[in-house]
Amino acid sequence: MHRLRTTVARLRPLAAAQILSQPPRQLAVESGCSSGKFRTFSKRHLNTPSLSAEPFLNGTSSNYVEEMYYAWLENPKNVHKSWDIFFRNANAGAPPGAAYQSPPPLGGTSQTLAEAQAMVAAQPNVEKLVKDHLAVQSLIRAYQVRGHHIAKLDPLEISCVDFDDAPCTVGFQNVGLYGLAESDLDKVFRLPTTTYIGGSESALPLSEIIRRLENAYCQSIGVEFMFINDVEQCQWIRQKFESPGVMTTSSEAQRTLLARMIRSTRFEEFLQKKWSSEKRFGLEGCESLIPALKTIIDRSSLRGVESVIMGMSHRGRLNVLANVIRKELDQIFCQFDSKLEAADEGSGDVKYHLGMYHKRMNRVSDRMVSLSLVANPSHLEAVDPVVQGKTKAEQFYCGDTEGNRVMSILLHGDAAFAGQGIVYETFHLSDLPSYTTHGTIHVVVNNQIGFTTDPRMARSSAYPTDVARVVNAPIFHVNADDPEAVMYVCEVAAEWRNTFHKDVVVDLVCYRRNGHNEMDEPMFTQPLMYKRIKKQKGVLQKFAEKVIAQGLVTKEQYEDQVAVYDQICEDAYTRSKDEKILHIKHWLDSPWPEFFTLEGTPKTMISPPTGISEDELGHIGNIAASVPEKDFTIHGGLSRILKARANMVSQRVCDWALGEYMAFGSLLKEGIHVRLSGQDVERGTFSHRHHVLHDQNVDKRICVPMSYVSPDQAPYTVCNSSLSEYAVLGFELGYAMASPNALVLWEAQFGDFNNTAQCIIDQFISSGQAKWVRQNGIVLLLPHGMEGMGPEHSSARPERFLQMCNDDPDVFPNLCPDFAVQQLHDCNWIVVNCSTPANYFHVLRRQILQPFRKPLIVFTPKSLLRHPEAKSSFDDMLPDTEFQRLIPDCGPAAPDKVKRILFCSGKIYYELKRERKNRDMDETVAVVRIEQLSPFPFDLVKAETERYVNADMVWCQEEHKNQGYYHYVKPRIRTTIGGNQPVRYAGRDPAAAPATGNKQTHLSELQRLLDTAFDLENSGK
Ligand SMILES: Cc1ncc(C[n+]2csc(CCOP(=O)(O)OP(=O)(O)O)c2C)c(N)n1
Ligand SMILES: [Mg+2]
Repeated sequence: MHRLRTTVARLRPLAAAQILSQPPRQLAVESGCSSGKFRTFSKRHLNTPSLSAEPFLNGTSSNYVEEMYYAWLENPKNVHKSWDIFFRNANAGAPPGAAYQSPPPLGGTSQTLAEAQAMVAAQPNVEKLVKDHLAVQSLIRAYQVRGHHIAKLDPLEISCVDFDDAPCTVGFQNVGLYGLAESDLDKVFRLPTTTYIGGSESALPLSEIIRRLENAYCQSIGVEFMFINDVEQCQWIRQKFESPGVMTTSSEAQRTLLARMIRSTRFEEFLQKKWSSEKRFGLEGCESLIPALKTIIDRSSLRGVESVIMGMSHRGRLNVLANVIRKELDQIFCQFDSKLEAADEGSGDVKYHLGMYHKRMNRVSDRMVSLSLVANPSHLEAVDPVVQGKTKAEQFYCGDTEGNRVMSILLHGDAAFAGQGIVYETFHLSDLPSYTTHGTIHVVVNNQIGFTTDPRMARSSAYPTDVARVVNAPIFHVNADDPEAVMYVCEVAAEWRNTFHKDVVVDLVCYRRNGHNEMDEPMFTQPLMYKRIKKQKGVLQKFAEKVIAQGLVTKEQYEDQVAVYDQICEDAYTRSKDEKILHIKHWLDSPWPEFFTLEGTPKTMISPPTGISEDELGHIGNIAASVPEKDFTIHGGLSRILKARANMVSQRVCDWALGEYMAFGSLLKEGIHVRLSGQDVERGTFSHRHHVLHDQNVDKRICVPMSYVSPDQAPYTVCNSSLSEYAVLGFELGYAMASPNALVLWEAQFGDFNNTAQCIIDQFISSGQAKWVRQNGIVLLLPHGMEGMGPEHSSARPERFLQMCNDDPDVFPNLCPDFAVQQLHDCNWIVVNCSTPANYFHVLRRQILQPFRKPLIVFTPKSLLRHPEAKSSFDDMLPDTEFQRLIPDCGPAAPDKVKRILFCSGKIYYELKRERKNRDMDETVAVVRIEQLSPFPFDLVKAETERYVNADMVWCQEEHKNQGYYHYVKPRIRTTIGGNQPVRYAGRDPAAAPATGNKQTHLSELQRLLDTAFDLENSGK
C-alpha cells in the first residue's frame, strides 16, 4: 500500500498538468471501431452546440465523455442513467447547456425527462463520479507516459536518471487537482479504450488498476512511447505491455535463456582466466546482451528475415562474435596469441574491431540466416551509417522493398549514443525513401558509464536514448539483471520492427563490472558505484538460483551445463594452439566470392578498355537531351539546356555533365547499378546535371531519363540526401560494400564539406582495405577550385587526400608492362583531377571495369562545367581511347625549344593555356596535366621530363603553397628525374585559409601566380 501511495503521489502532478494543458476537445463520433484498433471519429457531432456548451466538457474530460458515449452507442444500458439522458438530449438537439440533466437514480427503466430531473436532487454525486473517472483515466495515462520514471531499471539502484531536476516535471502545479483518495481504492471504475490492463474485463477496482499499471510500467521494464503520434502504434505498444499475463515466460524459453546466459557469462570468464592481462572489453555486468540479440534474431527470422547486419563497438564484441555470430572459438582465441604472424598485407586491426560474416541455421525458426558484423574503427558510432548503407544495398539487391528479408541491428554504448552526433544523423536517414532500411533495432549497453565519466557529466538528457525520440522510435528501458524482462522487451522490439518497419530502441540498463578495460582501476573515479558493483551478484547466478528454486533445473543439471560449455572453450583453446598464421581475410564482413579467386585475389590483372562505340555515345547523348515521358512539361530554361545537349550530340562533343551521362548510361546498359547520392545531386549544385526532371504542372511528377537508356539496363538511383556528410558518406560506403558490381558515388555539395565526414574518409575509405582486407569502390565527387568564392566553397583539400596515399615518394617504381594496373592494385585509393569530360568519363568507367575495387577521389570542376574549352570530342571516348593519367602538351611546343615544363592539375590548365597564348609563349612553355595524382604516373612524368631536354620544371597550382598538390608531387617528380634538378613552385603563398574572401585579392593572386609561372628569367620560388 505504501508503494501504491507513493506511486500515485509521484504520478499525480502529471495528471494535473495534463488536465490543465490540454486544449478543450469536443465530442466526436466514432466512425469505425474494432478491438485493438483505435477509433477514428467523424465530425458529425463535433460541433454540437449543446455539447460544447457543457461546462464539464473541457480538457481531458472530453476523453472520458467519449468513452461514455461509445459505450452508450453500443448499448444505452452500458452507462449510468445520467449519461443516458445526457446523450439522448444531445442527440435530440437540446440547446446549449440544456443537454445535461442531473441523473435519475440507478435502476430506473423508463423515466421521462421530467421524472429524471426530479431525481437530480437525489443524486448529488454525479459530478464527483465524472471527476473520479477522469482522474482514473488521467492516472492510467500518467503511468503510460511516466511509469518508466519509477520503474526499477537500475540493477545497482543508484540510478543516474534524475527526473526531479529534469524539465519534464517543471510547471506541474496544482497537485491537488488529481483528487483521488485512499477511500476510492475499492471503487470500481470503467476502463477507457486506451488501456489493455483489463484483459477481458471492462471495469476494475482502482487498487487493481494501479496494481496492474505498476506491473506493466514500473517493474523491470520502462516504456517510453507516448510521444509517438501514431495512435495505432501507441495502442500496439500498450497491448504488448499491459495485457494481463503477457510477460510470463514459458519453461522452454527459460531453459533457452539459461543456456544462453551460461555461454555469455562463461565465455568472458574463460577469456579472463586465460588472458587476464589482455584487453577484451568484456561484457561482465551486461551478460544478458547475448540472449537479447539472439532473441531479436530468432523473432526476426520467424518473421522471414534472412539476413541481419550488425554494427557495434568494443563492449562485448568478442562475445557477440562467439555466441551470436558463432565465429569459431579457436579463431577468436588465436587472436590473443601475440606470436602469430599476420598472413595478409596491410596493418590488420585489433581483435575487437574485426568484422565477420556467417550463414547458419536458426534453431528457433528452422531457417537459414546470414549474420554479419561490420568491421569498425575505434571511432564510436562511426559504423552506424555504414551498416545502414550495407543493409539498404542488400535489400536492394534482393528486391526487398519493405525490409522483410534484410534488417540491421545497431549496438551502442550509453555515452556514445548520447554524445556522438552521427547517431542523430543516422536516425535522420531512417525514413528517407532512398536511405530507409525499414526499421533498425538499436540496443544500448547502458552500463551507466563512459570510460571514467559518469552520465551526470556526459549528457544533458535524462536518458542516453533521448536522441531516438526525434524519429518517434519507441524506447524500451529494461533492467539487464532481469533477463526474462530483457527477452520480453527484445521480442516486442523485433515484432515492432517487423510490423511497423520503424526504428526501436532497447536500453539495457546494466553496469560494468570491471574498469573500462580489464586493466583499468575503476575505483579511482567511481568509488561508490564500484563498491556497490563489488557486492552485486552476477546475473547468471541470480537467474540460475531463481530457476533452480522454481524447479526448472536442478543444481547438478545447471553445473553440468556450465561444465559442458567450459569444456567447449578448453577444446577450442587447444585447437587454437595449432594455428600458425593469422588470416584477417577470415574476418571479412562482406565477402565477394564471385568477384575474386578462391584465394581472394583479382581474377585478372588486365583492365579492359573503357571507350564505347559511336552509336552508344549518340544514343545515350540523345536520352540525356530528351524527356522520355509523354505529356510531361519541363521548365523553359531546362528545355534550352536539353536543346544545347542535343546540339552537342549532333556535333559529337560532350561537356562535363554529358560526359558523366555517357559513363553512367553505358555502365547501366552493361548491367551495372549506378547510385549517386548527396545534397542536391539530382539537379546538381551548379544546375548542370538535371537527372531528375519535374513536371511543371503536376505535383511530384518526375522523370528520370537515365532510366530509359535500355530496356534491360540496371537500375539507376539518384537521390538528394539529408544534409549530412558524415552519415550519408558512411551510408554510401556501406552501400558500396555490399557488391562490387555497382558504381556508388557520393557528391559533396562543395568539396569543402567533405571534412564533416572526415572520420569516414580516414577510418574507412583510406585505410579500410589495410585494416580489414575489404575492398571498396566508392567514388567521392568533390567540387574544387579557386574561383573567388571565399575561404569556403573553394577547396576540397587535395593535400589531405594526397597525404594519405600510400605510395612511396622516394622510390622510383619498377616499370613493368602492367605498371599502370599494378600501381592501382597496390594503392589505398585513387586521386584524380580530370581536366576534360572524356577523362572523367573514362575514369568512372575504369572504376568498374578494373578487376579490383579501390576508392576513387575526384576533384570535380565548377566553372569548367560551362567552360567553352572544357569539352571533349566523341573521338576521345571511342573504343580505342582510355583514361589519360597524364595529358602531355598538345600545342606547338617543340621539345628542344621548350624552356619550361609547367606541370599542373585541374582547372588551372585553362588559365595557363590562355596566359601562354597571350604571352605568345606556346613554343617555349609546355603545359603538362597530371590527371591521376595518385598513384603517381611516374612512367609518364618520366617520359615528359625526358622529352624536353632544355626545360626547367615548375609545378603550378592555384592553391596556396601549403595546400593543393605541391608537397605531394614535388618529391615524386624529383625522384623521377633523379634529384638532378629543382622542381620550382608557381602558386599562391602559404596561408591558413584555403582562399581569400576578397574578389580583387583573388584576381591579383591569380595574376601573380601566372606571372611567376611564365617568368622564364626568374625560375620560380
Ligand atoms: C569518437 C570517439 N571518441 C572517444 C573514444 C575513446 N573511447 C573509447 S571507449 C569510450 C567510452 C565509451 O563509453 P560508452 O559509449 O558508454 O561505452 P562503454 O565502454 O561504456 O561500453 C571512449 C570515450 C572513441 N573510441 N571514439
Ligand atoms: Mg557505457
